[in-house]
Amino acid sequence: MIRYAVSILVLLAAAPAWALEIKSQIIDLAAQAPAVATAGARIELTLEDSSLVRVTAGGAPFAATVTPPLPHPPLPADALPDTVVTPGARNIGLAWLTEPTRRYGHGVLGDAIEAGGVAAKLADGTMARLTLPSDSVFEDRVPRLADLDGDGTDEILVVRSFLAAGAALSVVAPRDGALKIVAQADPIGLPNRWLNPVGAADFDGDGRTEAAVVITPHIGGTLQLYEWRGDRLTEDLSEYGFSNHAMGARELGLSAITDLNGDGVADMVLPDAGRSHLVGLTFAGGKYAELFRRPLHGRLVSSIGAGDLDGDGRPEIAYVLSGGKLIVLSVKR
Ligand SMILES: [Ca+2]
Ligand SMILES: [Ca+2]
Ligand SMILES: [Ca+2]
Ligand SMILES: [Ca+2]
Repeated sequence: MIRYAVSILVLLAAAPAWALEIKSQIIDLAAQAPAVATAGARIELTLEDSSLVRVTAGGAPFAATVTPPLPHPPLPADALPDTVVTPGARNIGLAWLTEPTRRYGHGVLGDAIEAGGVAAKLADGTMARLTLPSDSVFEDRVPRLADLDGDGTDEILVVRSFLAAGAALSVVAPRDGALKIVAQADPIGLPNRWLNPVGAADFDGDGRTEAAVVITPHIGGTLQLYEWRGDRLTEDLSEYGFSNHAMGARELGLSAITDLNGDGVADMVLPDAGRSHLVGLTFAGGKYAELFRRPLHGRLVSSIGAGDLDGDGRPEIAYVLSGGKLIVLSVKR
């Protein structure tokens, strides 16, 4: 009877009730046919050399094409050289980082040149700008557009680093013909301590949007959710043990937001603190839960993307490992 009970326990441990069933396909990018334009769902990933990988349905069951880096489009005058120019569809048409400066010698994003400002072309065609005081820089490459307060207009999420106190997530919005910092989290508290955003969504299902970041991704990071209240980003739920950036890399997109388990609440996919495993996780109902944890079996060399490629209502997750191996995970149930 005791032996019987023990074997039942082992079976339960091998297949936890919460585990999602996931199928994986490995695609050798070097063996892929030249690019064919296809309609339908796709996941786009960027590689370290700025090549674009497009993953689509078709093939067995997924296929990929690699497009070499496009010539850099002309950047607006005074843009940060490696800024992403983010397009928007609401009140902000384009946003980019500006005023390159060397006044913060941290250099975790590939060089020691950070941004001293941010600019946006608004939907009405006018320009709006913000210049930081000399106590801080935007230690970032990507102005991320999100409607954090649900009023139908986008805000810009960007990482501001104080020379004396390290990084803080900031919310920037158009106000009176300029861009203004309308809310900000507390900085980490020490210089040369950074954080990397994941993005914004209603991660706990309470009807309010949270912004998610990984604080100190290089030294063992905490996934922190923030809510916007007044002029503050206040700490909400958090969980230790993640990394969404490799020291010195330009790629900031080592994370994806998608509804993994089909409960209608946005979940996240992130590497663990050592970037040796990929973790699917949720904060639904205000409680952290792991939905899957899988070994990566290699070094991530692309962003992580998610989307429903085959139209079965559950997401695919894609990323590239060193050696040109594209992995496509399909969440089945
Ligand atoms: Ca808004
Ligand atoms: Ca929420
Ligand atoms: Ca979910
Ligand atoms: Ca799918």
